[in-house]
Amino acid sequence: MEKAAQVGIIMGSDSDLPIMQEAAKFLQDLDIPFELTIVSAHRTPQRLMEYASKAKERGLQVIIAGAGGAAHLPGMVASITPLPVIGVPIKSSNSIDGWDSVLSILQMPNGIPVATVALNGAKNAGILAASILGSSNADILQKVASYKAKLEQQVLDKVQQVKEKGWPNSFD
Ligand code: RP5
Repeated sequence: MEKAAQVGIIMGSDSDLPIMQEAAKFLQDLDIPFELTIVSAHRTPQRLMEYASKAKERGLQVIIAGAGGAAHLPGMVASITPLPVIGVPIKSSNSIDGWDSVLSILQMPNGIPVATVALNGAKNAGILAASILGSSNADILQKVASYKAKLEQQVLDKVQQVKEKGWPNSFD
């Protein structure tokens, strides 16, 4: 039987999927059950209302919401659910330059926060969702720690490679 989703990944359009699948891939790699679907704040407002109001009772613990342009999806979801919402601003076909997406998600009114990642930063949204789950799940926290240790090692390997090319380094 499929494990119940802990993270809900939603996006305003299928055109957001090439970006949003980076969040899904990260969760997949860590074996964290998630679901992924389209919910549009403007084109399917009733679906948004239903998704956000049922998210907690369906067992979700974190929601990742991506949208571009007049990106109201993450903020509207956050206004309905008590769950943490991570917003992914997307540079979409209706974006001027991406700032519109960033500011639409970032500049929430007091009381209704959305944890906003960088433009097109869906992978970081996946990592943040895992960290949130990890704060009450030692197994997941360990996986996030291992991922970060791997990143550190990659940089240290590159330090070595740069050094071997003969660049002066009196630090290490
Ligand atoms: C937003 O409008 C979506 O999240 C997407 O980023 C953007 C463009 O949507 P499509 O016109 O490609 O469906 O609501």
